[in-house]
Amino acid sequence: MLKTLDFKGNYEDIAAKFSSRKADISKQVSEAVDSIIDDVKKNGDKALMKYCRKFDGFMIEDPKELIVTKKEILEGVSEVGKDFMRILERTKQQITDFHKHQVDKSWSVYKENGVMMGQIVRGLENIALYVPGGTATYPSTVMMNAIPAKLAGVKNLVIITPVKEDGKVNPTILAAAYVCGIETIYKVGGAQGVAAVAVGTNTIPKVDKIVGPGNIYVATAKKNCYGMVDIDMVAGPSEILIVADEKANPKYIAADLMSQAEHDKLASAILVTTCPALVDEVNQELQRQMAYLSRTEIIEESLANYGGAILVDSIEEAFEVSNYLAPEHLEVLVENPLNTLPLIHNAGSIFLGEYTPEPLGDYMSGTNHVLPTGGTAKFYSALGVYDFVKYSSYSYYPKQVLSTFKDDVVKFAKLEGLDAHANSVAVRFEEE
Ligand code: HSO
Ligand code: ZN
Repeated sequence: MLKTLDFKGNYEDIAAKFSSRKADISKQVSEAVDSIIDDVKKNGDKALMKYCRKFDGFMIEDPKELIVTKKEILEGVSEVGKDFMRILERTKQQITDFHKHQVDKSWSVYKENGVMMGQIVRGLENIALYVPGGTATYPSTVMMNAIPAKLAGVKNLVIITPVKEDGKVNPTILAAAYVCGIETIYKVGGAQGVAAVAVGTNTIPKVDKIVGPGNIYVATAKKNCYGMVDIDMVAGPSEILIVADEKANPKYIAADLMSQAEHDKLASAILVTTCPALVDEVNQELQRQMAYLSRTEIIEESLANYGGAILVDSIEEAFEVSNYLAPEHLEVLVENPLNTLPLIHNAGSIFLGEYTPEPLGDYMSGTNHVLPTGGTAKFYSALGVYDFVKYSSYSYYPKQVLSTFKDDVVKFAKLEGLDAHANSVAVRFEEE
């Protein structure tokens, strides 16, 4: 059941609840993580082998066993079967078709006076993608990270992932890695996995950036290693906000709300509508469809805690609410959905019309599913090619052009009290 939320009287409370759904990093967790990082720094592979045994129950005799072999990858490919490989290839094509437009070009300008300047774009060289073990192991997430990284020109893209006692990596992950052209996978997860790629060991080289989701230990390790390496944003629980008018289909609304509610007990699913009767119809549909779904306990809990319906007087007001909450996923189920784009200011990813359900975007529409959550779509963007590049600017000035700037730069530097700066320019024009 969706409870009706009175947004008008309570918008700050509703927004605060919406954005507070992340687990707080406790001092205890942070300290435990720091001691693991220190251990990996000091003892390298030895520490990794110890933690593999302790946390994953996987016994290794030699650090080389931390590396997934080519044979294991190929076994994963044959295990998932031809049809799933076809789906992965199709997904790759779709994600590539969207993300290739994000590839930024280097540029340069030449002025008539001989000055030249520009900006070079280069892919980061070394990236580690964290892939969680357990139930939240999503091959789709491997693709959402790997494909933009490859398009950016990343040279070395590796996966780190925890394994169970049998030492095996989930075959769907191996298959997704194969399709994305990732050849290096390390059997190391948790804070120790993050530490390994942040500092480097004999077996595992240090990287420049760590991306990908993980539990609280992984998220804390990424945060605590930030500075030694770059990291991506720490994504919170999933959320969906649906803006619907009186013509929207309650069956689809209920289905789509539950698609995100099933991710996590902390997930949020909110309907914003101009039509009170629609809320009743959606509630009936929730009941009806719940009867044949399996993750109902999670769905019921997330809907009860973080779900709801907000009634508004107009579609314009619906988007004001949506902009205020800045949802990860925004579905627009109104007449002429394309016309509403100018009204949308804050949303991670926008799904327009009744045949663009959010789960299409989780897998195969082509857009990225790594998105800002908890209201951070006000200032963060979807993961993209731009997260895997860096920019270097350059300039070239001939002597005669520098001479026209000499006096002003000297004065500017003196104003800042930096006479060595002033001198650097002035010496170039001293008479020999
Ligand atoms: N909806 C999730 C991504 C995902 N869904 C992966 C299914 N698999 C991100 O919010
Ligand atoms: Zn999803």
